[in-house]
Amino acid sequence: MTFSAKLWNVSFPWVVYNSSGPRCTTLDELKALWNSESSAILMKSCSPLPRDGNPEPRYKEVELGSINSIGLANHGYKKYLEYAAELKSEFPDKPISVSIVGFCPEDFIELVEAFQNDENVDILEINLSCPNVVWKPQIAYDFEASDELLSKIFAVPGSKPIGFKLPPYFDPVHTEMMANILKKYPVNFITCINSVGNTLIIDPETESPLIAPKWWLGWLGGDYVKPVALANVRMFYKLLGESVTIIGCGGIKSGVDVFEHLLAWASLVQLGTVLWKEDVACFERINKEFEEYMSMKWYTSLNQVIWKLKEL
Ligand code: RRO
Repeated sequence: MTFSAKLWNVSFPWVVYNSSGPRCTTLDELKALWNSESSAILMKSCSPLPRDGNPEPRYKEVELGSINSIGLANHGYKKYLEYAAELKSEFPDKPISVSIVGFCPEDFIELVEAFQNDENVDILEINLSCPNVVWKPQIAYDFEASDELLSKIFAVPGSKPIGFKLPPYFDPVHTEMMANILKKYPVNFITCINSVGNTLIIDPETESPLIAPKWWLGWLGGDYVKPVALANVRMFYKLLGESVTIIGCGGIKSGVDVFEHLLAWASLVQLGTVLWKEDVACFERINKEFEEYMSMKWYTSLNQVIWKLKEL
């Protein structure tokens, strides 16, 4: 049995799709996602102008996950408008989501307007947790700036679902501060979490760090971050209730990991590190594992899981 999901008015054939980051920058990569069992196509975070990103090496895999400092390498939002048109004409059935980043509120407004007015884009994910841009703090760690930005974004006319990619919060006081801001606006969804920064991995054999940019500090994904992601999903559900859909992201590499994110109260999930490692074949494997795990537990509906974390 397959399990489909909904994000407001947008239907998803499965609960699993890609996160913005791995293998979603070029048109060929986006087409490969379209031809896979990814439930939607989420594009790499885009900025007003194209960017080369940080110097190499800027991404490395390790046993427990990955570290990156890509630096927002992307083709600029105008290219992603063209890609959305081409993808929609060839493959009309899957939702297309963009991921938006700016360097000032006006950038965000320009991109939100452009994508709200585009007939091919279905969902707007706004990345408030873009790391790796040299010495700019993440917006989502600046509560005043976040509030001001959200007020401007929601003043832009448009009917497409808007959500926010959030960084991990490590102190419940901070989670609550962000939840109180989100509650002031008609936020459709949040994606929890972006990678965990600023981390250093050292290779003892070469006696070097793994990546070059920004004093070798990078952003962690994979097994390392799953408990952090689950905690953020759960805490935001407790604070926001059912009015905001939560998309779980962090450390998902098996069907059981999907199940755990849904128990924590995610309604959809995104894959990051596992997609870098295995390429798009991971979607079919993980969808199958999830379906098998659900049947082993005799569950026939997602509501039997999403609502059912047994609290102690
Ligand atoms: O491009 C990146 O370095 C990057 C981004 Br925009 C992001 O949102 N998360 C991440 O881990 N890397």
